[in-house]
Amino acid sequence: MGRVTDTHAAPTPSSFAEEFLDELHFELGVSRETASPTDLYVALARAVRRHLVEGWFDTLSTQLGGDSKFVAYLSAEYLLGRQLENALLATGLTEVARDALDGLGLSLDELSEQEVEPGLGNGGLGRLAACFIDSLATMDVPAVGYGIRYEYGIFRQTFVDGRQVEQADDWLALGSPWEIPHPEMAVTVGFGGHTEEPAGTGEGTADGAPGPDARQWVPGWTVEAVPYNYLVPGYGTRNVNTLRLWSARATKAFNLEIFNSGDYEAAVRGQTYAENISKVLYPEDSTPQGKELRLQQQYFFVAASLADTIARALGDGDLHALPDRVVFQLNDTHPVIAIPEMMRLLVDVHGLGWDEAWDLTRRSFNYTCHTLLPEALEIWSVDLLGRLLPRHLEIIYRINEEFLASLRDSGGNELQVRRMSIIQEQPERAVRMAYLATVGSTKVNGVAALHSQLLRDAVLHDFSDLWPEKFTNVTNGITPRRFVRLANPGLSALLDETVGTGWVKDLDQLRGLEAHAEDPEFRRGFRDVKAANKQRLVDLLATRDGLHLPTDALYDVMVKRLHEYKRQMLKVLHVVTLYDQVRSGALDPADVTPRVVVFGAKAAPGYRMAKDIIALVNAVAATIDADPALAGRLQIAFPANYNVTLAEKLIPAADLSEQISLAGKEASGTGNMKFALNGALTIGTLDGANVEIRDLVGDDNFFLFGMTEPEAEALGQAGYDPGSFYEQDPALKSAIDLIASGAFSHGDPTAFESIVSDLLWKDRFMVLADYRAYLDAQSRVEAAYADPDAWTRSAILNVARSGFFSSDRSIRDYLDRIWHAPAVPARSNGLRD
Ligand code: T68
Repeated sequence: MGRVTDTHAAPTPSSFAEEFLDELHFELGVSRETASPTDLYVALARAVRRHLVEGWFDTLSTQLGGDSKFVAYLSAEYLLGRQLENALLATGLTEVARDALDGLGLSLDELSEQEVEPGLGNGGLGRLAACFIDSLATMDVPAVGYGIRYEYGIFRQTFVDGRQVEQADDWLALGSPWEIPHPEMAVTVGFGGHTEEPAGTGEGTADGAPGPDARQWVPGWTVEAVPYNYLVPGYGTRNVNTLRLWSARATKAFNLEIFNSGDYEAAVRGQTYAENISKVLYPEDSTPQGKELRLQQQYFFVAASLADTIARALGDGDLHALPDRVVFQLNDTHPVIAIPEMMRLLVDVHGLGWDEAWDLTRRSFNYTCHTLLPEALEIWSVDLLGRLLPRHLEIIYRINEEFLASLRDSGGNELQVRRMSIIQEQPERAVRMAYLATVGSTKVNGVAALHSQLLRDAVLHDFSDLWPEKFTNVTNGITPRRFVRLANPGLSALLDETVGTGWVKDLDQLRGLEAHAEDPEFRRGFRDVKAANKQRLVDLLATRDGLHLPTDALYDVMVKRLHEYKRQMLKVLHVVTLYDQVRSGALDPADVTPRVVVFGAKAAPGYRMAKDIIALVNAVAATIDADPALAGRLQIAFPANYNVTLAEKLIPAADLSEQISLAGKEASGTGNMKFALNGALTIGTLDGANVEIRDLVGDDNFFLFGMTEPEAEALGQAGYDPGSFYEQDPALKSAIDLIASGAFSHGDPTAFESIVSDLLWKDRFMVLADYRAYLDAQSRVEAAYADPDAWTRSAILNVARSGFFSSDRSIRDYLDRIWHAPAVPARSNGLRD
């Protein structure tokens, strides 16, 4: 099923070929003969984009014409992945384009390969935002995604001597055919300066007098936020939503002033300073770095987005209607400065009284938390915030004062008041952004059932006691368009044949597969798809990374950001143990289940331990490769630069999905859902959404191991001693000793000393405590894999029972529990006639 288009406008291969050549010749100015592959790709992308624009106009006129409520999704990251194939799928033009290009002697698949994916996110949080805007568009929900158009996205990872080396991701080097810039619609954003008594001539109240609570902010400098629109097509609908990313540009006035003063060099420096704001995505995940530029980025996109939203939602209308016209969703704390910004707009600019403004603000905002790690909770020092956003700091102080007063009024003791204060006093005065978000929002949600429970019980415990009805859960989801329909065409065809095509928009229809799980014919078809996906991956990794891999092996895949809590080290210890046992003669190589262990992971550039672990994985890979005893039995593949594009090839080929974080640390995970939906079995702990995956797919079809969250918590409380696990488990001791001996570092025992001593003396995420349980679970995996029929049955049931993990379901939950924004299908306004 494709897009709903008017028949008279339906393109044919020849009309599409004409549009393509038009773009190539007249927009790019190159001939067919001289065109580079990139030129051809850009012309193709632009030809496809034309077919999104009509639906987009219809969507805008439908949504802006009525009095519908819209969702403003505020996210510092969108990890979009490639756009071309998704746009073709949504417009239903894949085959038309393929035929048109064939006729010109070109290949759609080859041109698609030219696209550099926009990597405007770090990992799960950014990819979630991308899935959500896809679902919102598909479900006809009026929504705008707001974010930052980083000139450099997540770094490109290379390996030099096995160690990670980062390169700049200049994804815009050849331009992006998907964006539509609107420099004429730039919004001015202020920074710095001071506040003063309002002059009384501002916009303020109707009579021009300032409101009772207003202050005047006089910024020290300003920058312009230029909007770039990206079209977000829904699948199987006319609806095309907007992703609006802001790019920083130096203000003309600012430049002119300095130019006129004759200091050319200073003028250019000023320009660079301003434009640095949207220059680069911070490559940290889970642990935010408190950098001034990062706060500038946050305020920059939030201020521009709020101005844009208010204009869009209200025009000249009544501010009191705000909560009925727009609902803001804060994707983690990165956009939380929006709360004081909204207060500033209402109180200082529009002259509302404080209480009224606070009521409107609180009713308009909601906050999603994505972490459980205490060090990942964002704080900004009062010193920095006051310097960069003096008025916002005043507003935050007042919000806090009134909040703490209300706590005291309702009998809160001083200890509790201090614990709940938005301002922390130690080790330095700083604003706790998660607390500000919680106080300033209607709803606060976690991203999986366990995570939401732990938020209520631990991280935000005081707040949930105070406002139990404020807390809710929305389990994450993934878009089946990209992660099944596009990434796994073989499985998609099998699903279409078996349950019909409706699953792409209604993933619960996969339940219909259960009836076929016992059917030998269907199982064979299912196995063939997996085998073909492995072959596709093997071919890709041969050309992309020069890897030589067997297809006839268990594909054991661990792809995600490199972080200690995710425990890539546990996987390494498993592989090292297998190697060690073969080497020592304890295990006959013929008894090793042929296995390819695939890693994909980027480490934050400043995260030493994560980078050491990457080096260790590569070192173990090389050592195993060089050992003939393990040839065809055990191999590690670690392709560099794991990204969305690679994920789309890796996940459909996987047999086993590694989801092995320490229980209570992974908020949800979304890779776990992608694997299950593509027919991999999970080996995992009771963490994040693994809990729900196991509940749904069934205990028999999931390899559970490890401590539960309360058990891990109790072990920590009792004083965890990793050394005792090392001493008591000979296999574990031997594996660690082998790493420490220099066996993977050409005899150099110091190479991985930092990892070894951390494991033995600290092991914050209790790798050693879960080692034995993990190895036992891997033995169960091997036994299960030895029975291909039973394995395939389990894999089919994983697919059949994973419909719940569609991001369409997540969005439905947000709509029902939080947003209350009805769908508004785009009406054709006949513009084309
Ligand atoms: C992830 N968080 C969670 N953070 O770790 C994961 N952080 O469990 C969850 O499934 C996912 O969010 C979606 O809810 C992140 O990805 C970041 O990327 C990040 C980026 C900057 C600063 C802090």
